[in-house]
Amino acid sequence: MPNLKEAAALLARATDVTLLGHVRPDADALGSALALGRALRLRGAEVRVSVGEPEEMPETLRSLDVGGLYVPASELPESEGLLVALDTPTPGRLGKLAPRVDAVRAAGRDVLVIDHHASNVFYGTHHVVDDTAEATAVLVFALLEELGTEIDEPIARCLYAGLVTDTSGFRRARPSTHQMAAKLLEAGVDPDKVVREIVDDHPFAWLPMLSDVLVGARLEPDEARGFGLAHAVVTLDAARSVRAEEVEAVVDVVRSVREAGVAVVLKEAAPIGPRRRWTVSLRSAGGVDVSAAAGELGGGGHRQAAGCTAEGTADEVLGKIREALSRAPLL
Ligand SMILES: [Mn+2]
Repeated sequence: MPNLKEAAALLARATDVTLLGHVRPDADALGSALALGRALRLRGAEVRVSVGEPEEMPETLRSLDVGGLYVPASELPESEGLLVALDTPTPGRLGKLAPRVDAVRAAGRDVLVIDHHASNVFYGTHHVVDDTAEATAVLVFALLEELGTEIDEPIARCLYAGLVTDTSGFRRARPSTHQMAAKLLEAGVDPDKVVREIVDDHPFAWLPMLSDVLVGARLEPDEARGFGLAHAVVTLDAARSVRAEEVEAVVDVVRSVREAGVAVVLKEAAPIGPRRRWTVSLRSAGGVDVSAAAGELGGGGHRQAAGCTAEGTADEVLGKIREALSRAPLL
């Protein structure tokens, strides 16, 4: 693995560390940051974890922050020491915290980038970037082993959260994935509790919301290079009674459709201009590279799970996605 020793030495020397995940963080981004943050705190470093948005940590991930390391972006002090960016392929994905990267580098201090996105642009001074890793949590685990850190239950829980979600519940897993999971369970992780809290737990209001949204779902069997496209649209109105977590979970229902190799969910974002804005989730069952399609629209991600933002009516955005998918490489 590239630069693991050098990165571990950098972390071992650090006395003040700011760890950042990407905007609207998932369990891998926040879990990885909180796991590494806790390990460094236990070594005596001053540590804080943050993301560009939202201000508050997503409700489903709060149980991961046992040590209270999370600081809202608006309250994050100017960094005095090492900056670590996790699960974040470009500075832009840090949102309003992106300028910190240049500021820290301009001050002659180090920026360590830990990531598993193929689209990573290597914007740090040090990099642990491996696009064959199933999750950023895998790379953090390797770093902690290199550091000789004892993996306690809160650290293990954070890493397990990233591992189980980024592999879609171990659907994309190698023997080494399960070997890592075994070590995390030995450290005391309750796998049922973690998955229930982070993946399965939804308020009842999710059911009528799903009903609203799925009645408009469509199957287009000839699209996505013949693998089939299933799509659904979540308007602000449909989402008004639920959290972002419930909106994000819609794509997991849509991607279960047998006749569609690609699932797409359009999620309406709060308006900032006259045109409607959407964030788009794309999932592939393994036939088509959806990160290429998302990339054409200015987004990115992984070959089987990607996202982008777009403006226009839902039909206009779906049209652009159909076109991008018709050009997407086969896997
Ligand atoms: Mn990840």
